[in-house]
Amino acid sequence: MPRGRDRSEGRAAAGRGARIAAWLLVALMPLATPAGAGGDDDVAIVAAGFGDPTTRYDHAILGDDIEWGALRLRTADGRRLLVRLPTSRVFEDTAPRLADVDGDGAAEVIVVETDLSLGASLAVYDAGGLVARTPFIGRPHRWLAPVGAADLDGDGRVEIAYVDRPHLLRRLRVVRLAGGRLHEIAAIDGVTNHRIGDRDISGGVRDCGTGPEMVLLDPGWRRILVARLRPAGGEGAGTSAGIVLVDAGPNAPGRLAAVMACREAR
Ligand SMILES: [Ca+2]
Ligand SMILES: [Ca+2]
Repeated sequence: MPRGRDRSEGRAAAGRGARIAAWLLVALMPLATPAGAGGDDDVAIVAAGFGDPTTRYDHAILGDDIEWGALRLRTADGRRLLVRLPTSRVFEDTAPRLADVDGDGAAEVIVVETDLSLGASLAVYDAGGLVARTPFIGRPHRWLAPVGAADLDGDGRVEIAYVDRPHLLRRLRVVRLAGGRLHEIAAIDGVTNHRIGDRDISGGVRDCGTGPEMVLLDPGWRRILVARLRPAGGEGAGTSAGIVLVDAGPNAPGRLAAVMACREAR
């Protein structure tokens, strides 16, 4: 799954023009709106994209002032669904990420949903609508950048990682869906995965054969950092999970891609 997410982000790198073109194609297809919030539809999402480009949020953290007012979903049983946000919100994101967040074998969608007054949140949607969302950061022009979703500590449950305010707070947060809520289980400061104006989110989740790891950068964008989530109760972990950060060398040209592909030379 981590590799799939990498490819998804690679496609996102094709640029917003391409995504707008894709949206125009999708717009020709019949759509239905999910029946309200609830997130209790366990049919897999097999494709997702943003729609309704809008300039109603003056942030431009991803390089232009175009964000998205709608999320389009296609389900395994052939439905095409539309989640349209109120005008006080946008999807402030590169592309939706498909991931099985609750471990039932069917993918949900992870997105960055921003309130124009309260800033960003991390949200999970399925065919039934909103499944869960982290609290909005609390101020406009405050953003977060997803890292990825995987069973990061090997306990069989999926975690979602993101960098809270990658230009300010620079805090890696790991959350897990339980009881209809996203609970934070670990966090560590001093990392980032985005520079203001970049169209893409850098790094992500990799698995080099010893379990998923999060690939990030130091705040100065000079060092590559690899983060692992320790199992709760493991050695040195106390009663809660913790994050171990390892320096993976300089952020020289091409090295971030090499580290993501497990090809880094120390
Ligand atoms: Ca699922
Ligand atoms: Ca886990």
